[in-house]
Amino acid sequence: MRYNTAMNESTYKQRRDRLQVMMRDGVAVIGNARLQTRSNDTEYPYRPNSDFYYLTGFEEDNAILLLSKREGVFKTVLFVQKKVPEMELWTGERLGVEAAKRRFDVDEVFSSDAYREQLSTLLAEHTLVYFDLFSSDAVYTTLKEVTQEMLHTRAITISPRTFSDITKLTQEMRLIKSEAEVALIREALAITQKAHHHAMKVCEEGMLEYALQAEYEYVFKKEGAYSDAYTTIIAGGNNANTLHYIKNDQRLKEGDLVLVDAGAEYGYYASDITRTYPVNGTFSPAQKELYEIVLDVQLKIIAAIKPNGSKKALQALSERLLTEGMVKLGILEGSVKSLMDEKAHKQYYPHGIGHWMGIDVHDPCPYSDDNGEELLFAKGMVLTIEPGIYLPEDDDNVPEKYRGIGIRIEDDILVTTDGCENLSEGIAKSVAEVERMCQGYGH
Ligand SMILES: [Mn+2]
Repeated sequence: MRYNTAMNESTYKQRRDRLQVMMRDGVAVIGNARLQTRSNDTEYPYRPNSDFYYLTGFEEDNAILLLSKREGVFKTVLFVQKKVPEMELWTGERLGVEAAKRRFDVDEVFSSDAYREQLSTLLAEHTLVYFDLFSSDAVYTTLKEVTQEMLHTRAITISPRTFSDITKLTQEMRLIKSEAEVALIREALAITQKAHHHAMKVCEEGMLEYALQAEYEYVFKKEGAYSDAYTTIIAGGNNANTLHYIKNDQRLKEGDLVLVDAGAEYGYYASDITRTYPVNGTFSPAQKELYEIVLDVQLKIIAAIKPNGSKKALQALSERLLTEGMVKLGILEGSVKSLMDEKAHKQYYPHGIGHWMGIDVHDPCPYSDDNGEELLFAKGMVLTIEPGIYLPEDDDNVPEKYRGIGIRIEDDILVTTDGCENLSEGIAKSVAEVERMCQGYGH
């Protein structure tokens, strides 16, 4: 796949160098993902392991990266699938060892077949092995077997006895995004914007949820995104009260809202956007009242994001503001303080205000340091902001007109030098904009 990206081999080389600086003396083993079986002999579309891709930009199955460090000397070895014309006839062209030597600025390239043999050589005299927990089982099994063999060989006196999780270091590196990474997120969002606006226009009563899902996937692919960043949630009416509803097999009903959580992936960078809109193009008064509460909270939270800010503080603020809103609408009764002390609001706002986003939609970057202290916002971090209110249809404590409504509004935010930028600002969000889009005037 070719993406419009400023990242190249020197970008990936710099990342590997940085990781080697962060490592203690030892060997890091990072395997790419393997193809996953869907059923019998069919497979899911391939998606590389995020850390492996972050460090190599390489998209081929069955590749492994070894990084070693000893007394300030770095060594990098890459294993790639060898070229086998009769296999490539079926599964497509492979880069092969010779071309990989030209493409990658690494010390050595071997065929993946040589992994076991080379691993014993590379592990010799090392006591520490870093392992990527998201490598394939095959990479791990071989590592385990080679290490066991070394332990059982009496002539070998020094062999790996300490195993450490390399994702601790890669996840720290992935927290701050470069301009080139943000550019890919922007491209993913430009495509996601087109998809949401198109879907708002074509959405109508009686449509199957997965048919609306198809409209999103159609625009993603047509506009150059190979894949979605995660399985799209299309939740009509009360289905929105199931937070990760992905069955998407019911019909959209007249008078209901539809909650859509959908984002394209571009160049392996995610976007993650939720919009909730009326199936018939116009919010009912009750839907509008609830929507305005969630939107008002979302805008206030985004406005509060700046360097040295805290996600925990945003969480607390979102819980207080949503509780105030639910009291105002008579969904919760009592003082805001006592309701929050009792966590009464959690029933209708049970999730977090947002999460890191990057190569993974839920980027697994740290939220706190080694002492458990929260990491504060810094320039280059990207996070989602996604408050919501979920009111099940069978909850008698909720005023009848609000029952069966679930609303979430989610944008993707970049922390900047002096505040933040809403990267998804162009996606219709106010009641007026959403209705205009749904009624087909936004195009
Ligand atoms: Mn999200």
